[in-house]
Amino acid sequence: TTSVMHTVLVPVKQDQQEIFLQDVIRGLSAKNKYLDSKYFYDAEGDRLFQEIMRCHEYYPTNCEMEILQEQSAAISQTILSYTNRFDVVELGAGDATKSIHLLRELLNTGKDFTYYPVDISGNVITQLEQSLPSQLPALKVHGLHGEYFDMLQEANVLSDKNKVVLCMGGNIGNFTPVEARKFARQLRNYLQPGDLVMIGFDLKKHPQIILDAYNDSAGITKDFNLNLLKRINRELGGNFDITKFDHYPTYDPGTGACKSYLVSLEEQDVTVGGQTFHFGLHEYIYMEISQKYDLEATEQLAVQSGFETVANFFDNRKWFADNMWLC
Ligand code: AVJ
Repeated sequence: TTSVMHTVLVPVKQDQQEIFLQDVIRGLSAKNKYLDSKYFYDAEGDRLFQEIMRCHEYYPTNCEMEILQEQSAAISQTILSYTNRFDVVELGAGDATKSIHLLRELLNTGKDFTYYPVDISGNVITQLEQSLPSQLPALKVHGLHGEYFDMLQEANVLSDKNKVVLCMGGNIGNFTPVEARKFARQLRNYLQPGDLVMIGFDLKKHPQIILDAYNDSAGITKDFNLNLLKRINRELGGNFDITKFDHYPTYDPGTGACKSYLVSLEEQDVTVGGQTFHFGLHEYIYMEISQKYDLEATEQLAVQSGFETVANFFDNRKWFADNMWLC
């Protein structure tokens, strides 16, 4: 029993820090250095991402907001045409400022459903459970704090209705196409025939528009990338000098891969967790992919993961798509 007690008592926070350290060491030891963009989002990273969403160059948030503001009635009708017994699960709910438009429409249809916002941040869930009742008093809210698939499993235990899974924000863009397929297949495995998924994709467009979105003139996206180095300094005792790195975003209009790098401005050594990493002049750290899709690619992804596309919703410029998939 002592070993069981030990397992239970290990602080989660420390586990997470150890995994963070291991991931950083693995990435900086690689021949082509990389860091995982999922680590961007500490408190300061969250704040910087909020600021990015307010930059005029960063279009995806406004595009998807337009879709939800203008087309929630149509989205709601589409959902009701496939199921009349459902609950709504939102993966990465954030502050729900987009989904609230759809939730309002769904309430207006008179259907009885529960909204299960899922987020890895406990703060986000607590805030939502406090703020949503004043905005939509009739809405039943049950927050789920944890990993997407664990919480989807939890929602399946709590509810025997069809699931309408919202996967918005274009977060799937942070996966390579191969990883995205793995994610979509896994998602399909947690769902049943008759369930629906609404998933957001940033679409291919003029390359300059995409590059500008990841290289805003105020330098917020640069700070957002550099913040991960600062986080490594803060949490893992690193000694990155962030003035010695430059932000370099790229976009390949062929593959749709938008990749961000930090480039070392001089030959230098950096220490993290007692290990020293050498940077040559102009050596890079690959920081993030923000994959752009065309409809052929999203359709292929749907089919290869066991979904059928039943509707696509676009903003007026067709820069972003929310696709409705049926299991
Ligand atoms: C949160 C993944 C949708 O890739 O556009 C914004 C993150 N990175 N600017 C994106 C991000 C740099 C964003 N997603």
